[in-house]
Amino acid sequence: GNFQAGDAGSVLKKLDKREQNCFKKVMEDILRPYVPEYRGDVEHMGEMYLQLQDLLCEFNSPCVMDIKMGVRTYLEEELSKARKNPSLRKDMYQKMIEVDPNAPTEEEHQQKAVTKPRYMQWRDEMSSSVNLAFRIEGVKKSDGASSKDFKKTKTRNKVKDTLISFIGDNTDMLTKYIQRLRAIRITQESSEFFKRHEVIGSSLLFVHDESGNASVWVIDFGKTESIPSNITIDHRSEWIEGNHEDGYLTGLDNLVSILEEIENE
Ligand code: 4IP
Ligand code: ADP
Ligand code: MN
Repeated sequence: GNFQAGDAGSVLKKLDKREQNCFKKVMEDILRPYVPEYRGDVEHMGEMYLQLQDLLCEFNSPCVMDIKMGVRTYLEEELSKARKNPSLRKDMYQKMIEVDPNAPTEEEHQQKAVTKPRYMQWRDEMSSSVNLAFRIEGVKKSDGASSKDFKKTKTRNKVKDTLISFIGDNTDMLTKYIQRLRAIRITQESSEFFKRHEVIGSSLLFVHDESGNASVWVIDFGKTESIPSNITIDHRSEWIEGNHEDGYLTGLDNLVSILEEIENE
């Protein structure tokens, strides 16, 4: 994987220039309190890593949920790349038929391969990304049992059930999550970093434990790109190829609204 254990209190994530750049900028932005602290780069077994605050270290046997934000999970450049030079992905064809053997077209079945944007668009459509602008990627329970079986969790009700089962019946924790998400939203709405970046494939990481400690952080800037300086985005407008919109805040609005609905039941 991309991660290595770091010194106490840190994790090491394989260094990617684009992500490193983002962490450097976010450390100077009002978003800083909501992301893992970036503690510079280190070499480990001949590879370079970002040293990041370990978000789990203040929890005892934490429950963790990764929610991927946005209406799409691929950069606009992936589309232009695939148009110029469509490379066929056998691994993505395999992942596709494991979920739905009928998803590929005749031609894709013959090639036993699909292009990356085709796979990514299908994933976004099958899950809740397209209709809710976020999707549940994975959940890890306090006993270590983890599930990534949310590829077809698409409807608002299915998503809601998954959130309910993750949080359990602890209303204090639910309130903490909602307050933290509201703080993240209001910060992102005025963040300079957010105004100037297309934020793709980034997650909100939910963490809680038995003691009732609960919080959320913004993680994963591996596909967060600065946008051309002549345009701005609001993360809520509809995405039309070329406008760089990502639907991040639409997703956050929907997520908060579902959690509020749970709180009021
Ligand atoms: C994965 O598909 C995710 O979409 C990855 O995105 C993506 O990585 C992978 O593309 C793709 O195979 P599944 O989740 O359905 O397995 P993320 O890293 O945001 O989870 P990148 O970052 O490269 O787009 P490939 O090309 O790395 O395989
Ligand atoms: P990738 O780019 O490989 O998808 P992410 O940054 O999304 O990597 O992280 C993958 C998973 O690793 C997250 O879902 C989370 O469980 C864990 N993780 C990431 N960053 C941290 C962190 N700073 N502290 C603790 N766990 C983390
Ligand atoms: Mn990721």
